[in-house]
Amino acid sequence: MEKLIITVAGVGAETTKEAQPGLPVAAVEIGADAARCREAGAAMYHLHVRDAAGHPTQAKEVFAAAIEEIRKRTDIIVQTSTGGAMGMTADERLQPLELDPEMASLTTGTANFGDDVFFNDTALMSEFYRRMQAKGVRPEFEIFEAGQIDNALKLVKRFGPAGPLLHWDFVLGVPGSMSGEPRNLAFLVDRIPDGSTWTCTGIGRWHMPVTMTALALGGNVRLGFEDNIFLHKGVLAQDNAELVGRVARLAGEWDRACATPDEARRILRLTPYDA
Ligand code: KMH
Ligand code: ZN
Repeated sequence: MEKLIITVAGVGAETTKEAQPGLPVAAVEIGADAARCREAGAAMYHLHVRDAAGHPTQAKEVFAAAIEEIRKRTDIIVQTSTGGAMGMTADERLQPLELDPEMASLTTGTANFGDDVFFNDTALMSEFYRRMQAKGVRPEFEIFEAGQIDNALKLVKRFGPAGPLLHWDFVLGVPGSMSGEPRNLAFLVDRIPDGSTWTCTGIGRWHMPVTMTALALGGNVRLGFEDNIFLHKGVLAQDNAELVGRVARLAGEWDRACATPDEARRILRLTPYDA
């Protein structure tokens, strides 16, 4: 079994400092958070950014400032979000791709997202995919519902590959979309082509059930304040690194070590493709 790739979704678009005082918002806070998470066992950082007022933004300059602070401190893989926040236009959401990140998220279908709708129609996802492909940015397909796997495979068939392998993130437990029951994750993993790599995200109370199922299935794990702010029921995590440390410890109990960023690049075949 390959080493465990832990991805940290440390910021997100929806979590507030009021709800989680440890949320990194300023560029220096994000840089320091990424470095602490790397020390605790993380290999990748799924990045959202905020403006000076703490509101989500996809502005290129704000992403650039955060990436600069991350890069000063750590070699962690940076995966920029193209999901952004509810209500943003496609052009807004695409901005961080101009910075040539190693990876970017790509949701391949519209999904219910709490009381909102996370809009990703065929034209939008095709445009996002082709932009990533043209720039050599590896997509992470973010899957909230089973049919989104089929949509992603249709993109690959229609436009050709966007890298040497397909990488997936199953996001389970968003209110209104697929829940984090073990059988749901097992079903989704069974649906992706051989040779794919995958991680998964349990939202809120689904964090630990999804994590433990992923470890049992030999997959990878995403966590962090975008997805879940608690260490235990009613007990906030101090910082993202505390959540990373717990999963690293649990995996270690099963003799599965955490991948360093460079080991993750090899597993995901990022370096040869980008070299
Ligand atoms: N903030 C959500 C609406 C992504 O980063 O690609 C979408 C999201 C997905 O976070
Ligand atoms: Zn995100």
